[in-house]
Amino acid sequence: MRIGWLAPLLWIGVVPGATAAEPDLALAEQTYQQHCQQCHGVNRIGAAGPALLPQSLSRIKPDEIRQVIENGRPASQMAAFGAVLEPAQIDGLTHYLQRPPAVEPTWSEDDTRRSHHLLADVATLPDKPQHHADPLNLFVVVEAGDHHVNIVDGDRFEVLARFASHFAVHGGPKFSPDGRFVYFASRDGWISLYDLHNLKLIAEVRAGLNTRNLAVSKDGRWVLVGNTLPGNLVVLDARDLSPVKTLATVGLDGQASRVSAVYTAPPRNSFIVALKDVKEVWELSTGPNPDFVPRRIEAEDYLDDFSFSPDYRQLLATSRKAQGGQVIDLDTGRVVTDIALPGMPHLGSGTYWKRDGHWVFATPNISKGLISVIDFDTWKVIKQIPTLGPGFFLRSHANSRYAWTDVFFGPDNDAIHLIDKQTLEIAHTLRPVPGKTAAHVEFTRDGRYLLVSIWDTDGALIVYDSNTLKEIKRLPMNKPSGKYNVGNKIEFAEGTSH
Ligand code: DHE
Repeated sequence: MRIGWLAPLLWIGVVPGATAAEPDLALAEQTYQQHCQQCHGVNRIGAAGPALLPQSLSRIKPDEIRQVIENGRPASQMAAFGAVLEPAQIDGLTHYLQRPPAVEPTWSEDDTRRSHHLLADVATLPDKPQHHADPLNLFVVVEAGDHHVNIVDGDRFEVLARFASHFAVHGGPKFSPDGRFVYFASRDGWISLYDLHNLKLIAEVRAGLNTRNLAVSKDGRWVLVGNTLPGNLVVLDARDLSPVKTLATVGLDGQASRVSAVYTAPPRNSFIVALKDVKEVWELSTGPNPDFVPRRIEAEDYLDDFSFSPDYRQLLATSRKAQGGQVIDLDTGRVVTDIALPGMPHLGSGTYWKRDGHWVFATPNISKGLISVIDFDTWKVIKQIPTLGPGFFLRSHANSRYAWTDVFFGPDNDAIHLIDKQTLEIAHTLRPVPGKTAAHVEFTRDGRYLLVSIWDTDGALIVYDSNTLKEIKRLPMNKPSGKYNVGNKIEFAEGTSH
């Protein structure tokens, strides 16, 4: 019997924990072993179905967990257990799954090695695109509702290929420098390599039990995976995802840490890593014959997700101590300044552009309805732009007058604001589908069109003309989340995420 594929739901801040009456955990464990273990694995680390650990489920409401156990999940292997289990058993299971397992789950280098499998031999595949679309204007679109990925022609706005992903692909897929290969990370540790010329999966490996994100080196030779469970970094060979090295993320003081985020810094020819539980930033050189021994930069705080300055000399990371952002010079290793920012700025989703000859950086905020705009020369906040509610993403393009941002949370989550990049005022507010969350924008390579997600089971990808703001096309999709334009990504274009 199968139980699997619990839908990821956008519910931030769930504290897994007890309900009023504590169910019998021993009984729930028995129910798990009898009905769930076959698909979700010994010790709940996942098998054919996803991991069912607190880390994997922390963003899913208990009611939703209960509902999926009872009714199953359409278009997946997750069967309905409402007719098999008593309501009390389902409650017990729901409670049990949000608790850490009695035995702490582990994932070793050998486990990673054993999970690695090749699905196609690149050497035997044509090295020219086997489709008629512009390979540098393709979009990779993650369809979160049923865990699929779409490859979309960015000129005709047609789906060229659609394939099942692992459970909950999260964060931006990353590309090889020529744009042929794309790398995905799923929340439960699976890394996939896909060939965009041949529209084929090439290899997969499970690099951890809970993954934060991945980065690809400037030369395209290495993939670095940052994990929260276990807290480590895993270096993979970008050609076939075979494991190269595992580095436990342990601070100089011996404290083990989860990884907050990993990014590539092309001008530095390195990977930069922020750690969640240790006050250090790591830099791993990716020059010729790298040894992947970290250069440790001592930080003044634990750092969360971050962005770089346009020249990659500084990073701007979320820091609780700074009550906002902390700027760190990557050469000297020193803190340049703290930037007080209200709420919870989402610096990793920020973007920059030129205004009056100066680079400015703007960041959304996931707990307050405002966009903070910072001058990169002075590091001063030059404007707080009030929005209709907290937002997640901000996007632009060098050829666009506007930065597009969503209102992800609250009653106005169907609104998208267009911020004039020069006046820093909201110039337009669109409501693509009234009543449905609209979020995450990505431009075509030339910036002429852009794609917006209608983040709903009965959702869509809407194509807009970026000048006339008219809708051009609508592709129905199940909770499309992030979308990524190959050209913009490999050129590290202004306005998009890196
Ligand atoms: Fe994300 C990117 C962290 C919740 C959708 N998110 C990222 C990245 C990080 C991050 C570090 C950059 C990765 C990269 O591109 O390499 N996200 C976090 C969190 O800490 C947070 C707040 C809590 C968590 O549970 O992890 C979080 N993120 C979410 C969601 O709830 C979202 C909306 C739905 C989902 O899929 O989980 C979500 N995050 C995204 C998306 C990106 C992302 C679509 C890629 C943005 C881009 O344009 O590059």
